[in-house]
Amino acid sequence: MGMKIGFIAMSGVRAHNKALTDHGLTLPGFVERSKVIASLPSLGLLTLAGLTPREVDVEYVEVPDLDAVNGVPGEFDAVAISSFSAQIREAYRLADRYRARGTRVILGGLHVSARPAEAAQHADTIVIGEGEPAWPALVADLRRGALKQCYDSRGCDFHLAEAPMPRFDLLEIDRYNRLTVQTQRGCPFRCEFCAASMRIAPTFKVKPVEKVMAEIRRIRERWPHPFIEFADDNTFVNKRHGRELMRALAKEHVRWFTETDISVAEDEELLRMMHDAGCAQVLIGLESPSPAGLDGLEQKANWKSKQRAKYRKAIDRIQGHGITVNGCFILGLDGAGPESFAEVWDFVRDSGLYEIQITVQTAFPGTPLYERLDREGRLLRRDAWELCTLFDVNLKPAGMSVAELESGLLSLAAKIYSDEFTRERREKFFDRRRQNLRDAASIQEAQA
Ligand code: B12
Repeated sequence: MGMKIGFIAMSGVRAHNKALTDHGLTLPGFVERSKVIASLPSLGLLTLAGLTPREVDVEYVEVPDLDAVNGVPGEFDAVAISSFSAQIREAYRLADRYRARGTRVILGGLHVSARPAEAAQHADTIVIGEGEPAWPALVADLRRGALKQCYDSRGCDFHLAEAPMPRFDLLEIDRYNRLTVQTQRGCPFRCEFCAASMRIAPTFKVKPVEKVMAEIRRIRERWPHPFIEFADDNTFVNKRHGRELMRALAKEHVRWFTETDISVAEDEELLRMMHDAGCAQVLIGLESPSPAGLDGLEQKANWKSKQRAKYRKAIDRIQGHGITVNGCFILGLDGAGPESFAEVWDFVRDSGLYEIQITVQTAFPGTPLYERLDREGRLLRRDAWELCTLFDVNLKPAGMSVAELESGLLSLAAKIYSDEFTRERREKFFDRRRQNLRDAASIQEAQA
């Protein structure tokens, strides 16, 4: 009899703080962004499904709320459950339920890679690091009943040229307003707090452009004009790859969003190409508008600190090309005192930023920040993974109290996401864009 593997994503967004969920998360800006992104599928699991031999049956299941599930969501011989820290307790509870029924449980992903010993208590096998190098051998072992307890990909030299086609066909496509595609992994910078893919893929690597385009075409077979979110750490580090990607994307009629760093602003030609290729928005970690906030965040060369003076011009230049910037700020950084909320507010008001994300400094397991705060005795509770949401405070800030950070987040959110300020930002962006197009037209006229 054939074997069936269930790929189980604990989906949706999370926040633990009651005041925030009752009050803060109903603010228009928060709601807008969470609605948009909450329905993204797990690209990690779709990728592993794509690496699974065709003789094995596969199914993709999303579990937004485990309490709403009676028993288990489907019968399988084995399940692969993905993990972020915020939902790991739910993942463990579900894993325990499956194991009690004799279903083999495979755990992997960011949280499991950071805390393998903890995860192993709830799994038949765990995968540490990137999934692709481990998966084929794992499935072969599973099929012959010889699953090992751990598959460790660290140190494997996995190239994205060998990346499989994610199984987008497993999705009920109408349920999504965006889909993710990955064009690269890793980041050359070493920000102390970063908990993204670079923690399991420490070297910067790119996916060959023809592979990225094949994924986009596969999506377009079922959704002709999709909105794509690139699930990248930092898309435009390799400018040559970035340009090649833009040239190819320009032919595809897709709109997209990605995460990158402020240096894209230095390359006007790239910005033009990004606009022509359908770029709607770039998300950039500005982190803080103040020197004290930024100092020491990037640990290799204090890079972020050196960019601060360029922030305003860079935002203006990117947005002048018709690409909106989602500027991200971290509240409660070590160099930030109670005055920092007003500093962020002043900056965002004057900067013309179209979109803003504010989150609190969070110590994720596996980051240098977590290790340091643990040494300094500044974690509020160890292993309080449910607080790893970016909205809940899990550490003692250096320059303010926990209560000040929580109330600072809420009052700043109320101002930033108010209808009035949101409208003002939208108008500013479109005025600026029209101005730019007029300027360009009159230059052309003068030259003709
Ligand atoms: C897209 C995305 C989402 C999507 C989709 C999530 C999903 N179901 O996959 C949505 C919008 C739903 C989301 C929600 C949240 N997110 Co998010 N998200 C991302 C983003 C931008 C890309 C992730 C991605 O697709 N990577 C590409 C895939 C291919 O990588 P991967 O998932 O890690 O999978 C690989 C390996 O980990 C491994 N693997 C993964 N799962 C499994 C399972 C098994 C069995 C095996 C063997 C291997 C394996 O194999 C894969 C291939 O190598 C990252 C930021 C970034 N740039 O990375 C943040 C990020 C992952 N998110 C983060 C956070 C904090 C959240 C939220 C808590 C926010 C909130 N307050 O709600 C929630 C989590 C909710 C939840 N359900 O747990 C953090 C997580 C840090 C951490 N260690 O936990 C990140 C890193 C961003 C950050 N600021 O730090 N997110």
